[in-house]
Amino acid sequence: MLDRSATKKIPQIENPNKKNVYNVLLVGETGSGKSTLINYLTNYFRGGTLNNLKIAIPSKHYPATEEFDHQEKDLQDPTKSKTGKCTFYNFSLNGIDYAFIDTPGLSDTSGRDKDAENILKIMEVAEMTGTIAAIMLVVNGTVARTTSNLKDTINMMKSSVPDVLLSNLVVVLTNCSATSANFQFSALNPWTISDKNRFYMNNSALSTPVDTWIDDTEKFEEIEYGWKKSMRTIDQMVKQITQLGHVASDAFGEMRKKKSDIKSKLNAQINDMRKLYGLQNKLTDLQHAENIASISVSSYSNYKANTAVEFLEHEPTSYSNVLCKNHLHVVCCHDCDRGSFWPMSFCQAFAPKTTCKSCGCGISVHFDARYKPVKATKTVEMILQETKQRYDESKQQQTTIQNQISSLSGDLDLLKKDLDAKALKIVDNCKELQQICSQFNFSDELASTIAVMKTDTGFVTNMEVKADAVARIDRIQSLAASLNVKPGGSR
Ligand SMILES: Nc1nc2c(ncn2[C@@H]2O[C@H](COP(=O)(O)OP(=O)(O)OP(=O)(O)O)[C@@H](O)[C@H]2O)c(=O)[nH]1
Ligand SMILES: [Mg+2]
Ligand SMILES: [Zn+2]
Ligand SMILES: [Zn+2]
Ligand SMILES: [Zn+2]
Repeated sequence: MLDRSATKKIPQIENPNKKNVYNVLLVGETGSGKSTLINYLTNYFRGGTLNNLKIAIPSKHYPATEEFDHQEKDLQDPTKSKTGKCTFYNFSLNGIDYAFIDTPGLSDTSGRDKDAENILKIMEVAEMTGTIAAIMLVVNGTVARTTSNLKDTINMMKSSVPDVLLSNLVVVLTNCSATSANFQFSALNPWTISDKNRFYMNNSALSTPVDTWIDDTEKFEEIEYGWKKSMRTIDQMVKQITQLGHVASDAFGEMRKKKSDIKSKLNAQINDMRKLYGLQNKLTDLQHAENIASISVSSYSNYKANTAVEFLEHEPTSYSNVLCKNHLHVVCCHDCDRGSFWPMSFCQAFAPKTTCKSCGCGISVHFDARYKPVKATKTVEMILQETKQRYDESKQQQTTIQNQISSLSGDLDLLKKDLDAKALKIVDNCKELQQICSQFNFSDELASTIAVMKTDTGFVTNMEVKADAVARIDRIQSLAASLNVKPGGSR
């Protein structure tokens, strides 16, 4: 809603935008008396009197008598800003043109966002007038302490009024006189308002219906006293405005562009942070999956099994033995008496038959050998195929995950660096803005962004990611704080 692009065209509203017009911007809290002051000004310029009131801006008790393009909404509810947009009230006196610009009241019950939107509207109008003679801060002068609403309004103004216009700041205290005013001008520090730019008035004629005082001599006299005083004050005020001259208002445009630039960069930070959380969560998931894969890999890594295999070895002997071709593991006659000299039938294994006592085979399959079979064992490595397959699969999976992790970590590093660089760029933009408006308050500008960022971290479950996010937000906040340590006003 507040994110206006820098190239946005400023709506050409009812300003005739004549050269040499003394443009006066009325700014202040809701109900401070801006519209009432304009009605008083209308009477001043158009010769109105208490018996013949000229009303430019209608209110509950007073319908409009003058032709102006006005728009006052909800005339009954005192907490709502009655003036919804910026409206020009043009007057001429002695050949000099004045335009008083009524603006929506700030610190409205409609909230901070509404205020920010209204400030932007006011800045747009200020820019489009081309020149400004005075920025008139209208404050209810009876308010004893500087209320938080008024502080907010002042802070918003400090962040919005370019330094070139600081000598053109005018403060009008309403509902009071110079002796009864309670307003602490120190609330404007480091801004200082010269005595010539301070005005006190009690514009009470329009706050009660005309029939409650017009025929009551005592009340009439009281109101008339205030009225005459206000008219003299306005006379001085108009002369002073003419003295203040014309100051080019293009600084407002530059500020507006820079502000909207900062705003969109801050929004980009919010989005990038969300992207960062997404990636970091993905990384955590991947690291978890990698852990599981590595457990699989190690549990399937014993796919090689060693088995002991028996086999026959020929152990050489110094004597001759009778062995059987069919029973190679047995010795049918150990160290045969006949040596290998006499026929096999002489061997005791056969005597007196032709079948072997030992193995039962015939003579023909027996032979002499100078060795004996000995059982030996050797270990053979065996591959367990099924396990091996599982191992290969897990290993493959682990490698895939590891690749994903390294590419994601790379993306994350880039994104973090990018975020840091962009945060520094925002700080640069703010410094540029402070060149134009030394009281520009980055912390205020940043408040809503920080709030959104903090809410976002509430949804982050990963402790590490959360800690990183919180540290990031802290860094931005301390950058903002360091920017707000600034020297006094440049007057
Ligand atoms: N007694 C007295 N009442 C005033 C004075 N100025 C304004 N009022 C009353 O205060 C109320 C608010 O005044 P507005 O002129 O509507 O205030 P505003 O600054 O235009 O308010 P928004 O349009 O909401 O920003 C009205 O009832 C006025 O009659 C003043 O100097 N003295
Ligand atoms: Mg108003
Ligand atoms: Zn023998
Ligand atoms: Zn035998
Ligand atoms: Zn045999």
